[in-house]
Amino acid sequence: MTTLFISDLHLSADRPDITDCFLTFMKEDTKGIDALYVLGDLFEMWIGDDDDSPFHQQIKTAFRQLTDSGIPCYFIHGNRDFLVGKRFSDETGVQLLPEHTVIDLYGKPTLILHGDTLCTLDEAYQRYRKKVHNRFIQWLFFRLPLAWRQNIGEKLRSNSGMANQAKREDVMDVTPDEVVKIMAQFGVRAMIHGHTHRPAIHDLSVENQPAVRTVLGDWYDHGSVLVCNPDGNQLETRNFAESYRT
Ligand code: OKV
Ligand code: MN
Repeated sequence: MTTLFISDLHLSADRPDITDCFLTFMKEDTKGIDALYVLGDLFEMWIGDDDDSPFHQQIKTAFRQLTDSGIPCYFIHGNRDFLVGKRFSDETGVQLLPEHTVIDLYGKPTLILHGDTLCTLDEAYQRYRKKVHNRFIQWLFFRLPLAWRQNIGEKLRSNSGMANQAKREDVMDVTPDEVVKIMAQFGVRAMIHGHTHRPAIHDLSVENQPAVRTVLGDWYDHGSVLVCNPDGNQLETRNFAESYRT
């Protein structure tokens, strides 16, 4: 009995080391598991499900093989891949979950989320988030041809203002009071999220009861996996292939 959680892989065609590690993980680590949860930022960028590059097809095939083998796979949007949609879900069999979802993790109600919404001190990011999550703005964005959307994505990513936001995203942590507030709101004593790239298992107190917040790691220089079973949870790493090491 095992459930796996990953996030913040930031997969892109320019990082074959990460892609390889992920594809190996999908083959080796998922054998016989109960479920795989991807808690956002699977992709470095996502400007629509119609971006059907060989790279994206390779990733989608890995999910399709997993779900076809009968293993349920779930996805929560990150701040980079929030446009992953129904077509991706239909092609891969991966089920899209709401941004806050409470699951029963071996008897323990556990709130899972990407984690960017917990970083309330980053006001510039939260303003940007509100805009790009707006349904009408997304409707307009999707009316643009794929090549234009790709261009806008590249521009936003190289633009100095957004680059600063991307940097701050790395240095800014969650707001502790917000964590407690959200856990109380959802009535849970366990939370799992990614986004901050600071893997750890934190003990805290929510409404005078012991609680645990687990933070997933990123895949920048090695893979990172949360392995859960009825006896407990463990953060583990996976090495990139020898051939990529310097
Ligand atoms: C994702 C981030 C780029 C951070 C744009 C409307 C608008 C969606 C979009 C374009 C960008 C996602 C979809 C990307 C995340 C960046 C730069 C920094 C901090 C519009 C709806 F406004 F242009 F109409 N986007 N892409 N960043 O390239 O994947 O999260 S992205
Ligand atoms: Mn993120």
